Amino acid sequence: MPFYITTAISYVNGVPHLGHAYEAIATDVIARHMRQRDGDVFFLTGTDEHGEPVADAAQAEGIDPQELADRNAERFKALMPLLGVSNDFFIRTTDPEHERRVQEVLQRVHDNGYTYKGVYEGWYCARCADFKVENEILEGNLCPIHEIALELKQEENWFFKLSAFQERLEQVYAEHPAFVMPLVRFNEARSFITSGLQDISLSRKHLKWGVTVPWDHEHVFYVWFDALLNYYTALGYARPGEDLTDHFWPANFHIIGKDILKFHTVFWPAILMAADLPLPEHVFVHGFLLGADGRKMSKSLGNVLDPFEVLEEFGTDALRFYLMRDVSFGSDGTVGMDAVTARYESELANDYGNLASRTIAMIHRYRDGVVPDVPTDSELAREFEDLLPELRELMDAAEVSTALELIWRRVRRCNRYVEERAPWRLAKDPDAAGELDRTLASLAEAVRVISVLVSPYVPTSAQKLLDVLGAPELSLGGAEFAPTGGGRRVAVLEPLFPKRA
Ligand code: ME8
Repeated sequence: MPFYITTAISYVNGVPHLGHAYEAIATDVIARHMRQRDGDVFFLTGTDEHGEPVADAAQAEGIDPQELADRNAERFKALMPLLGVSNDFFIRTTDPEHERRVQEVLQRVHDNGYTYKGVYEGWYCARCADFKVENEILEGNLCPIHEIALELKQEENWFFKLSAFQERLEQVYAEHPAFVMPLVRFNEARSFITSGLQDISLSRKHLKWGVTVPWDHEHVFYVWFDALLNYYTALGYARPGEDLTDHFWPANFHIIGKDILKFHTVFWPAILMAADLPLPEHVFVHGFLLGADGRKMSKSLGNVLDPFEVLEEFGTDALRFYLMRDVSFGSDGTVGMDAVTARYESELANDYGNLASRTIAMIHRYRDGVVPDVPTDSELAREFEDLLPELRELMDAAEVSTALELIWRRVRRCNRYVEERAPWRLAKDPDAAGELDRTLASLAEAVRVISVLVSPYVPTSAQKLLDVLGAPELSLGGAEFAPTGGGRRVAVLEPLFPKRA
């Protein structure tokens, strides 16, 4: 089954921060899991390069917007491999193929009669590049996101008839309770719709930095229309010489943060309907990462967790694990270096790393490096019985942190198993040789299954361990707890999560 998943595309008026890394990693975890199901996966990320925020930032630096976009897009693109993110394509909204397709789709919206010219007057936030409707505006005419003063702006614009989709959107929400996840965000989106939709600006006249409106060359498209369409246009040119649109559209998941809910859960489905295109299956809305003090991360507060610092000190897998483990996906969460250290030491090094190194070391010490080919312990196997179907169900709902918790319970269970069985005692008793065989075979199998399941989170360490176990296969089809040890030879394991100086 084709599976198509996307992140939001990042603004190039700034440089990558932990929030971007978080979203890319979470999306990557789902993409990797779906590939393990032998799924035909396409994973898209990229940069959002047009619009006023970018034009303004470039002007402030005295450079051309394209120059700023080129410089920062490169930083976002280079970050992905550092995070272990396995995206299939990186879209830039200044790609000429994207721009052409935006024009094509929005021309269809125009031809279908969902546009008109008018004068827009409203409260505008230049940082959001968005007009705010009455019920969003904070007291004192402040932007609800940036808390900066909104400007009253009047402009001749092309309008998109969002109001024409009131009933159809209500119907989508009535018929597809999993269209937006988690539920609290579904309710938020639905109440935005039921409170009454107003038409929105489709174009800007005084801005040059954007995609030209094909039926009125004095205008460029409002950046959000151009940006949202990336999810659709990318499929047309991501693989040279191929058009993947029919194969992968509609998307299975858009993963986004809570500040851009309205665009993805209200505007986006309406645009697609106006262009006669099918709607994505799910929009998953994650929370915000906050400084360890619970406040928005900001340089002036000194509470910023820098992804590059964590990568340097702990490595890619540790950053990925930390973010997926410490912040419940869908909720806000506080992050800080102390918490990274604590998770690294207590869970990666002690729980998983230790289980792996003890298991491999004992197989070397007591059985010359060969996993005994004897039946595994059915009691331990039972602990894994429901895990795979549970994980599938959770991943189908993008529940990446709950899924990791279920895997971790097994890691802990296996460490208890080592203590209970005490192989070092069995090894001293010649009559217990069979029991020692069974214990080691069961532990090797448990470590293998855990590593397959946890590999989307810590891909490098899990693969290393699977290679050492002589069982490199990642497919979920092979993640059932095997009834026998299998007689494989294991290699030597270097510490997966070394003690830090
Ligand atoms: O919104 N914690 O771009 P962006 C978690 N270009 N997630 C965060 C975050 C934080 N502290 N800060 C940002 C845009 N994000 C648009 C998207 S999509 C067609 C266009 C998330 O660079 C944010 O919620 O401001 C969004 O999903 C993503 O990072 C990109 O944010």
